[in-house]
Amino acid sequence: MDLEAVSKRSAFHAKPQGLILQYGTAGFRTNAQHLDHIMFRMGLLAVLRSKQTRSTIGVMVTASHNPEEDNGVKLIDPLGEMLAPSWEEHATCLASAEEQDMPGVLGAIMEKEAVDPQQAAFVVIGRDTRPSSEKLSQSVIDGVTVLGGQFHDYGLLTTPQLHYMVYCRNSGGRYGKATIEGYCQKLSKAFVDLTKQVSCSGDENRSVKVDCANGIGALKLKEMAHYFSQGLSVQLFNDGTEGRLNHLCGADFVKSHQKPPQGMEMKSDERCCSFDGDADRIVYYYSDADGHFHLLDGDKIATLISSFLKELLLEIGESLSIGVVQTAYANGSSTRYLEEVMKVPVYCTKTGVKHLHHKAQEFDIGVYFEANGHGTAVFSEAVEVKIKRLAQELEDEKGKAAKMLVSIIDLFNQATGDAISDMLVIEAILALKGLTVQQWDALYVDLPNRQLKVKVADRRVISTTDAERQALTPPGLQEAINDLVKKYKLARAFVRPSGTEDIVRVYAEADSQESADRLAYEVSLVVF
Ligand code: NG1
Ligand code: ZN
Repeated sequence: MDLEAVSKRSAFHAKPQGLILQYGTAGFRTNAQHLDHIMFRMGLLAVLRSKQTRSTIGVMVTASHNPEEDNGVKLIDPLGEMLAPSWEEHATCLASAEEQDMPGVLGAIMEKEAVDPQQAAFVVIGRDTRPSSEKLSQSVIDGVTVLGGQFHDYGLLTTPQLHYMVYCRNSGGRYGKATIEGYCQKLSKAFVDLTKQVSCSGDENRSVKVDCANGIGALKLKEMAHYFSQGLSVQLFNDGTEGRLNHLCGADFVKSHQKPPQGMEMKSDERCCSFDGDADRIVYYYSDADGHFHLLDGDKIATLISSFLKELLLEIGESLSIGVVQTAYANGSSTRYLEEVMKVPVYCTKTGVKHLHHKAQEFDIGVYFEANGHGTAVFSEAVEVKIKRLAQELEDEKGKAAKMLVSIIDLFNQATGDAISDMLVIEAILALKGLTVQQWDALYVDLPNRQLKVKVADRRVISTTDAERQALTPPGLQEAINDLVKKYKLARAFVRPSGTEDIVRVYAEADSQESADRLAYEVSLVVF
């Protein structure tokens, strides 16, 4: 490895003096103009990680739900997971290094992680539809090649599709074929097999309206729709032909404003959903006959999925452990419903899918969703093998349930939350159970809640514990929050520094919208 050559090449991707960025909850994210050096350096780092793990590593160029002028990058680890925390630190170090220090920082990472310079490296790259993404992904490739790494550029992909590709390439074909056709075929075959089981009395003309946030989800759904067109008709809105990415639309907009996106033609009681800009989040909604907007967020999705999986297991007669993983942002009603009505154990982790994903892997079947609609289900290898065997052996209703479970396992993107895959899972479950979106919504009633963003001088003065539900510092903050919460019924509130924006987030819920709003506001005053 020629670190001298790296230095020379790095000069073409110079870091703006004094610019320090941190590898946060979802990698690096900021205005696209400041990211060229980061992309080059993440190309370098992906080569080192690939050498160390002797596996294919992914680099995704996207800023998800951020405005169009932003961009970002994150690395994907061998099993399609988020980058390991110790390497996040290396990423931050490398991104912050001044030009002259680059060889030294690279050398230090190699030494610390015992990277064998002779080992081959392979990196796969994907990007979203932002105007800046193509050029930035070229800078990633520049970083990969200057260190002698091999690469495959998938071009335009959703974030979860790149996670899927990485997982496929490192699982020796067990998980699927690492091509777009492989992805489309695996998911659509599973979807068609599942929905074949829908009884004839069900709604045979199933259709769903999808707000694609003017992002990559539109392209990829168009590419895929003909594979499953018989089972489901998908109508696309905000497909990128007119509006700006994530502008007044998309899953993040719908969830945080609790209202429909612009550009969607909603008729009353129609089932609609929104993807975010890189299609890893999804939320559902409908408008009732009185014009009231109803949101079915990640918590409702987790409930639908886990109850369906539990029913299948019951039918098959297998007692496997199912766990649901949420964050502090999960609506209190969802947690109560899962624990008390469904009798499913619920766990709370810190915000950020990597935390949820790892917790979910502790169960035979783990279902995890952030309230904002990012999530999936993961199945242990032993469970997959067992269910496949049972699907062959069992007959009648038990056999049918086992076959359905095999298909639904294939329909999930187990590497990460995936709006396309999740949408197909939800559509299949609703069809199989003969549920309308209103019946699904009626499983439980959300507690009124409010989220606020507070700008503070230094958000790092707030530290938290108990999966971010309690503030440790500054002193007195938690006591002040406790005193405010006591004034309201069914109330809960917490604060935490955001990992993706320079703000502190305040969350409150209570028995009425007015109380939730007031509590959130009062908490924001004690934070400020
Ligand atoms: P931060 O900014 O750390 O709250 C946000 C979301 C996370 C996650 C990340 C990555 C909320 C409250 N937070 O994190 O759930 O999705 O962005 O995109 O929605
Ligand atoms: Zn996203």
